[in-house]
Amino acid sequence: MTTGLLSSDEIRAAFSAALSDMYRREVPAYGTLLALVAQVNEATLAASPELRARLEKTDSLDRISEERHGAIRVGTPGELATMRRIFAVMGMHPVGYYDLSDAGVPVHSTAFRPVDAAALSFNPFRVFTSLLRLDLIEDTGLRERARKVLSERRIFTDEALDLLDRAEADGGLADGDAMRFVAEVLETFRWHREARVDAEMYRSLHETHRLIADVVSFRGPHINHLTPRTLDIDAVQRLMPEHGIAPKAVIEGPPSRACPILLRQTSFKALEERVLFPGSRGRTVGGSHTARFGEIEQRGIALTPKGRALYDRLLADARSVARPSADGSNADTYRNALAQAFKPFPDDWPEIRRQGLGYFSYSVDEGRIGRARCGADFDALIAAGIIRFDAIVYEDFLPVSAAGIFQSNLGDGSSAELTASPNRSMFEEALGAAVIDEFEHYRGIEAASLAMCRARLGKLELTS
Ligand code: OOG
Ligand code: NI
Repeated sequence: MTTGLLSSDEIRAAFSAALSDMYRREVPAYGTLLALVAQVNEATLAASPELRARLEKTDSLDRISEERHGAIRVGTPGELATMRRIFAVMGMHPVGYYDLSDAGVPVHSTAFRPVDAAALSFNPFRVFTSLLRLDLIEDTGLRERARKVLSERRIFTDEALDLLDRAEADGGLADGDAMRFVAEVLETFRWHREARVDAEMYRSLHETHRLIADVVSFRGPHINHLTPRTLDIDAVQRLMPEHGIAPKAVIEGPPSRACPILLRQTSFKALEERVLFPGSRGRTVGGSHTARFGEIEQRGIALTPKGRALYDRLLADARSVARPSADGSNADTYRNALAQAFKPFPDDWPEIRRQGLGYFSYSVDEGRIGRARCGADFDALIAAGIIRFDAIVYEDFLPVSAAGIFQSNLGDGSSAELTASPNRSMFEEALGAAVIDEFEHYRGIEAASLAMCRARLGKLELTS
């Protein structure tokens, strides 16, 4: 790398801050939510010095208030491939493949995010990015019209594309160029009130699926939400109405627990926004569209395939008792079913570790290292507190939760019947790269931490 270039971490942090500023101006409720989350996080930390110490120790206290994810939905393979190149300049790489056709949403997705520990701790900004699946629109006439409309739009500015080429050629961007790149890329995420299709086409797309209308009708893939991370999602959910925000009825994901696992999320309904459709003789026709909403999340430990299988089974058990209805009428029944179903999932860290359900990062406690006995086995070192283990945070998403978030914003009764048809290779071909396997990635982090412990204790054995 040439010197004088801004790091990809710095470019990502600048972009995340710029996007947050823009979204705060566009959707004022987002600002309210940020303030509420900050207040709850502060109170949670004040009430739990133990949590504060753990976050400090794992170098993740500072990132909490900075932490957020966003989501966009793109329309063509070309748009997705360019998005991948742009995110790469910001140190964000595609992790995981999510098929949402299963849940009646005609998209498949990945999450662009920083992957290594230093980058995550610098700024963990990530973007859930979905590609519309025109192949799932049955009406061939409409499908081809949608394809044509999408093929004619340009969602990136010329300057963004020029700077992207430069970044790739030079291995990064110098200060001024990096800031211009951030400003130009921001244009792609901006909301546009003027639709590119007429009211009649919008209606046909909307009737086929609201999400298709959202992706096809506009000039770009407007950011549809930005989600701050809270340390106590139950508290934020409870306080939202007092701040004039109406959350969806149930929190997606696992129930409330002492040891948080994976991800819990809740959102507030999309805004109804005025839009303008092109009409005859240069006139415009007014209408409305709902796309942008707010969401919060609480993150817990990343689960191993064994832990994830248990999670999936228990969630399915709960949902076989009650499926959360969009109007919230069975929210209590669902919450009870969820709490009941998750009883078999151990709720203390040593047991989660012992059963191999979650990924942990191991480290040597230098203050206690003097107590290490030669030849002590690993579990004995853990029992003696010489080796510490900390939960590795789940940095990804959950398809059932994502579908619940999509659905709650698409409105009641809009859940289309789609046949589940995951097609990862089609997605990767559009992306122009393979997605990183999340499980392998977490396993790698755990293995590296174990190797560090071994190296440290191995030295000790030699010198003692
Ligand atoms: C993305 C929904 C998924 C999440 O947090 O699970 C998501 C979308 O609505 O485009 O952001
Ligand atoms: Ni989200």
